[in-house]
Amino acid sequence: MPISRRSLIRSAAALALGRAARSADMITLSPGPKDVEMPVSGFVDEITPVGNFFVRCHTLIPAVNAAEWKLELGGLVDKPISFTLAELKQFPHLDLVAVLECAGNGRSFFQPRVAGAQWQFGSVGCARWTGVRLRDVLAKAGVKPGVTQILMDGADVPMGTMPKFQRTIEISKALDPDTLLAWDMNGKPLTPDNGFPLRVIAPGWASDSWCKWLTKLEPMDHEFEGFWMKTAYRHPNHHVEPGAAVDAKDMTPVTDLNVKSVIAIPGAVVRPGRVAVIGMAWSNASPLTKVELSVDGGKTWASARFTGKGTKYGFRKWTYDWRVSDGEHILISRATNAAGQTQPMEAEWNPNGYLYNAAQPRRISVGSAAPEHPVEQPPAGPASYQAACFSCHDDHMMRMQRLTRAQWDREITKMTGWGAQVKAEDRPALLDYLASIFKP
Ligand SMILES: Nc1nc2c(c(=O)[nH]1)N[C@H]1C(S)=C(S)[C@@H](COP(=O)(O)O)O[C@H]1N2
Ligand SMILES: [Mo]
Repeated sequence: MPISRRSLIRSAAALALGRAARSADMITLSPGPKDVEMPVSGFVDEITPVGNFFVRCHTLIPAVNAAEWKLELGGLVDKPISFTLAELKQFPHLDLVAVLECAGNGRSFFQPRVAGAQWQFGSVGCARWTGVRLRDVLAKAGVKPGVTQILMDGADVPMGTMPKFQRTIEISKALDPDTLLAWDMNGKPLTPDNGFPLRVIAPGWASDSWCKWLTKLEPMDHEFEGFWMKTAYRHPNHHVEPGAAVDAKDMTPVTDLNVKSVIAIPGAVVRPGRVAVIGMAWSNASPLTKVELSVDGGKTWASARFTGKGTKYGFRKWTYDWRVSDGEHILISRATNAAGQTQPMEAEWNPNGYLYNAAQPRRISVGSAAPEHPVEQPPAGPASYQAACFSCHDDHMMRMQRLTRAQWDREITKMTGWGAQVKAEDRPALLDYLASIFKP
């Protein structure tokens, strides 16, 4: 059973020492645009407290004035219409518990490494969302025949010349009775971080379809041509050898989440005796059927026990009674759903690093202290580094990525396309710096 040393070190580094997560423990990948994830110790609440909920933004968080805010519904409809929040609240209300997971969650574990925010375990959470059915709202305007997609747009303003975060959702998903427009999260209005005043809830699907700060819906008869639909959030429709390029025609939009589980407790060190191993599992629209645990690095597996009732799209907590005396142990959890999907030992590598769901080994030792992993400070970069990169984000974005020279070269091309100012004569030094300091 192959377990790379690297994935073990990374798992250990991601661990808090077995106490429940507080919002103060959140892991900041980037302060602005805000990218923050939950530590593994947070996977003990079937409903994630808002303070422990991950945040992923491509832009700065828009300050929406609720009194002036409106949802516009135009495009291929019989009667274009707009709604205030009060008007939306006239539709029948619904409460739905559902997992929100970034398609890039777990990206940092892919080998070879891929560009993008280097999420570990925690760009996922589960909340109780309150809102109205998207299909009820669409029906009010009358969707014309031939509509295949609904374009979603939010109040966020892109940085530089980065394309606006606009995506389409298939009409079948838009009309699903579980697809909502929500204003409340865990019984309180959405925070600005999580999409105030209104966001799309697309349960069972990755969160790139859960548009935040929603301002516009537009039924269309084709898939949107913009960057976030045609280039980003696509993954291969066939197996890809790790590191290989994929033909654009074989890349299809990300939709369903993968079945997945995470061990929350214990932390890296335990006392000998009986240890309650506790964790969380989730799936897509197919319900979970079991979680298994291995305490010997994957040689043998035993069933964990679900605690709590679970919900169709929610987190489901599980526990396993472990007796341990001494030594080092490798624990692995593995979830399975009713469709027969099981977490693999190796995730399917793909060029954008989406939908990582390998069963992750966790090293636990009895008695001794966990190793420290100090964060290294990179040497200062050339002037062009500050000038070009820091106008949209700070150095967290580069520090978390460990890319090859060819990958950094592509990133510079992408970013200059989005408005980063790099003079031709500065480019070689910038590339040298990125490739030598932030290398795999
Ligand atoms: N308008 C808008 N909606 C958005 C995004 C965005 O940048 N702009 N990011 C998406 C992505 S990639 C994720 S992972 C989720 C994050 O939701 P959260 O911040 O509430 O956890 O929002 C999605 N909705
Ligand atoms: Mo995401």
